Amino acid sequence: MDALISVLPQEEDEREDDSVKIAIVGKPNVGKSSLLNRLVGEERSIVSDIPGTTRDAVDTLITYEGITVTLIDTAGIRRRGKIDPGVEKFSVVRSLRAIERCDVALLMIDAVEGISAQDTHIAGYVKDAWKSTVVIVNKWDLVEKDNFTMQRFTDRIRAELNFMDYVPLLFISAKSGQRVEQVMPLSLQVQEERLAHVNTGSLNRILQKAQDIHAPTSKTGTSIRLYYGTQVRTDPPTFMIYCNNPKLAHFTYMRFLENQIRKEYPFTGTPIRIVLKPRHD
Ligand SMILES: Nc1nc2c(ncn2[C@@H]2O[C@H](COP(=O)(O)OP(=O)(O)OP(=O)(O)O)[C@@H](O)[C@H]2O)c(=O)[nH]1
Ligand SMILES: [Mg+2]
Repeated sequence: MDALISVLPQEEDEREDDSVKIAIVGKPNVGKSSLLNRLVGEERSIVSDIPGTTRDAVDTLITYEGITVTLIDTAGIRRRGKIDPGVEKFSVVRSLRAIERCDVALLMIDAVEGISAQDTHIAGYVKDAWKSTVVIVNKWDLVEKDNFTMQRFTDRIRAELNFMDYVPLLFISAKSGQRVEQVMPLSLQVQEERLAHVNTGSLNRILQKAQDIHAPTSKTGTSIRLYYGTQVRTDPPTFMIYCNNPKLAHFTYMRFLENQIRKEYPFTGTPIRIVLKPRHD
């Protein structure tokens, strides 16, 4: 051990470069490594039908249309109760760390199994980390299809992921390559929108319009008045809005405000944060 440690570098270089980071996440065996290999164009990750094949998050640097991108293949995340201590636990920690490090997470779902509670769970991790999401429904080649199959899948997934109705969906086959060519353009579009900045004039026009449509009244008869708002940061997009009393804004009203902003600035795939501040004048 001492001999080994003496030749190791002092510390791991944790500084991040400025490439766009795209993490491929999901349950075990959904085809994450298969997609990575497709995107990279070589057999970078081991693919097998044994769940738990990928043990550690692996970065691969590629250039896509002049943009430097780090693709991160991750270990599948099983239900918490099923995770063994030891290597698997380490793997999951590294997968979660990949979510923290990324800009956009590709959440892969197995089309044959359909969306499960664990998929929703992993989506929650991505949202809680304020990262963008693209839902990739993989193994589409194995699904027997009629004219309504894709719509049925879409409805089901949208219902399960109703806490992130802003995510785009893509149906692919990492095996046959079907629609894999759309993965990078869509991911980079999501990243670009993630960094969008709504100028203060436009935002206040949106807020004005929101008030015209819908000025809710609270139980006490006082209603919320929005005075002024501004986007205080990007990544994640964060809006600060001054109002008479934040307590008057219910969850549904916050949803409404969010939708009004997204009508003009979709922020496709990206959670946005709205902070209400009181101002008494
Ligand atoms: N039919 C079909 N099989 C696929 C597709 N994508 C992956 N597979 C198969 O699914 C199995 C798992 O693929 P992997 O790419 O290793 O899956 P993974 O998500 O990386 O798995 P872990 O690393 O264990 O989490 C392999 O047998 C693949 O050949 C697909 O689009 N269609
Ligand atoms: Mg893998």
